[in-house]
Amino acid sequence: MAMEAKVLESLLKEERAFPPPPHFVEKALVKDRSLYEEARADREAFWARQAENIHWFRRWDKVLDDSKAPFYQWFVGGKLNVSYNCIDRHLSTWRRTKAAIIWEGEPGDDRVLTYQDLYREVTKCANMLKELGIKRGDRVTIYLPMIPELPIAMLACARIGAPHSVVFGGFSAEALRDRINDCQAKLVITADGGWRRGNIVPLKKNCDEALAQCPSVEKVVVVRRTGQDVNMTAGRDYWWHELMAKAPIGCPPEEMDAEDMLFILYTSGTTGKPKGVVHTSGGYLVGVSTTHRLIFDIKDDDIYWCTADIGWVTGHSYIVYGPLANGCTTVMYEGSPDWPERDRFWAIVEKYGVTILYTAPTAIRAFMKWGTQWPARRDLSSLRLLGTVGEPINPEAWMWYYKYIGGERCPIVDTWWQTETGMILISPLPGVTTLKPGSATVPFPGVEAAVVNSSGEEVPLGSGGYLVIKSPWPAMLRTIYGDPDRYVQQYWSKFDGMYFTGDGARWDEDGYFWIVGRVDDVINVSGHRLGTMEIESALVDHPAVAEAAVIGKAHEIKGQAISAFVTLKEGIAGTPQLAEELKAHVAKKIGAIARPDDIFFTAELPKTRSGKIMRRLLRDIAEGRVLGDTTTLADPSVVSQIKQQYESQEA
Ligand code: 7RM
Repeated sequence: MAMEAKVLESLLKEERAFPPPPHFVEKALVKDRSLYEEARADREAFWARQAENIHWFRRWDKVLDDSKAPFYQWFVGGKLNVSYNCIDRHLSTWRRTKAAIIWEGEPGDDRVLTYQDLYREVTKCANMLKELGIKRGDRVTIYLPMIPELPIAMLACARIGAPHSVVFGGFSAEALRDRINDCQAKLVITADGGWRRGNIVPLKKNCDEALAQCPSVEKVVVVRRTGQDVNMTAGRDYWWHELMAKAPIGCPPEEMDAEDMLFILYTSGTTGKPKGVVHTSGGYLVGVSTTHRLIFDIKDDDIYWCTADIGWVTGHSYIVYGPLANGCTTVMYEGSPDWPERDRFWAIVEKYGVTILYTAPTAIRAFMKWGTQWPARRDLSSLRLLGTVGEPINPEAWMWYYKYIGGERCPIVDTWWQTETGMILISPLPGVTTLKPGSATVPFPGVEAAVVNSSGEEVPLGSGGYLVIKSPWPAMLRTIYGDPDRYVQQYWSKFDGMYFTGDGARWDEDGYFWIVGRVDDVINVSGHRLGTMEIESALVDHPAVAEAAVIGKAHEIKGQAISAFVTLKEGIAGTPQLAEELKAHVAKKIGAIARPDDIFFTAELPKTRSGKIMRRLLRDIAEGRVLGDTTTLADPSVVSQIKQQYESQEA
């Protein structure tokens, strides 16, 4: 049997291809393959040349030091300050008065900060932090909604050399407590509350609950956002606006080493304990600014909007650090895409004339479910480039995004990367790469990715296996905070000398990468290893289906049977006939081997707060197990509802 030979089979064929449109190529920053060639000829020289775009107080002595691998070091001996690069550098140019951040609150209030405004706010905030006793090296936890004070606080930390740990505002008191304790934060910056679908998220209340068990925290700064009464503990809690009113403008940036820690960002592992992913200063800034500029083709007149929350890595790298280092105008929105109506994103695009939009497949699938009338009521003609990140995008969602949002004129950059990688590693360059819907296409110049079998050997083009990165890249994580063994074990032990991503992928005859999702989610049917993504794509291809999650369920004969959890488009009922029709549809699109054994209709799928489907919990339901960790779910009640429905449909 070909059990071991094939790590992953791939059956779905995607034939559509979209070369860069001539009108786009004409003005693109990158129009030909010379960057790829330059990087292939000498990877380190390529990154060193990109590093010239950053302001260094002292130039590096060595581009890459691999003597302590896998504890790689980049731009060794280089000195810089990330906040100086994101702000001060632009003040001596015309960009001093350019909008740095265009912010919109959920209730409809807005604020525009120029680079000069940002300088004022960030240096005041840095002085406030110093006044509160924060010194270089101290950790600061930031638990804020999507308001300008969030990037201001991050940049102020970077200015004085205090690593920040941003905890997503949707996380609970317990999650916040564990993250504060893991990094032993001295200070927490929070708000009274944040707006979400017209309701107040009680951030200060959660914070008080967490702090009952966080002995390291000495002081708390509270931003007033929602205005309700909150408890203020004397001697510990201070209002942001009161301290800021007293803080002077102007604060010299600390000279940081290229390898000094910039931030910690927690990401959930397979075990309960979150991992504190550590990113440093020099390589990170080179990596995120280069990828941001070239992948999003950033020009000075662009209005760029990444819809992620800054609590995730996408927000760190592609709302804050990458865009501001490039002197770009970055849009920030506080709230939900369906508030007050389902056209909110399109209203924002229209209002500010957004030119580049970067969002997630989960959002696109929600927009598809809501229908085309919402984008149709707004003027989206300012858009010239679209991006996606976070999950594999199924070709139908890609085509919908291309047609109804991009008006068939905007290239789509499908960008593959991770919290750990810090920067995008696999993505098209929109003026060069021919797009194939559903593929993140090819590694960025200076990045070496491959698909390997379980022995670490590259599989032939046209086959699937494990996605690995073969050599270090500048924005890579440096360690897991406080747990270097876990860093080595998790990422560098499965394959000798290569970074293991945990993702499965296939590369096609043209060398394009098709990410199929986490390897833990792969299904094994009679010795055929199938990615869940392809079966889900085939389901979503059916006109009745809005979203699908597919899992393998233990089966005596086949090893695993395929169960599909399906949400339908609005107004469509889940009948037994439709279930049969969907099974037949998958069999026709992919082959009989992929035909689902069971289809369950459900109103919602369990998702993490960043929108990734949690198939592990669906497996627990299908196999009748006690549910595993549900603390990272966006809405924990969804799983118990699915469990009940599942058990009643089973019966
Ligand atoms: C940026 C981010 C990382 C995981 C990663 C993949 C999945 C992300 C894509 C994707 C297919 C993409 N960081 N993933 N981007 N899969 N195509 N373009 O999401 O740490 O939160 O998640 O997300 O499985 O390993 S993350």
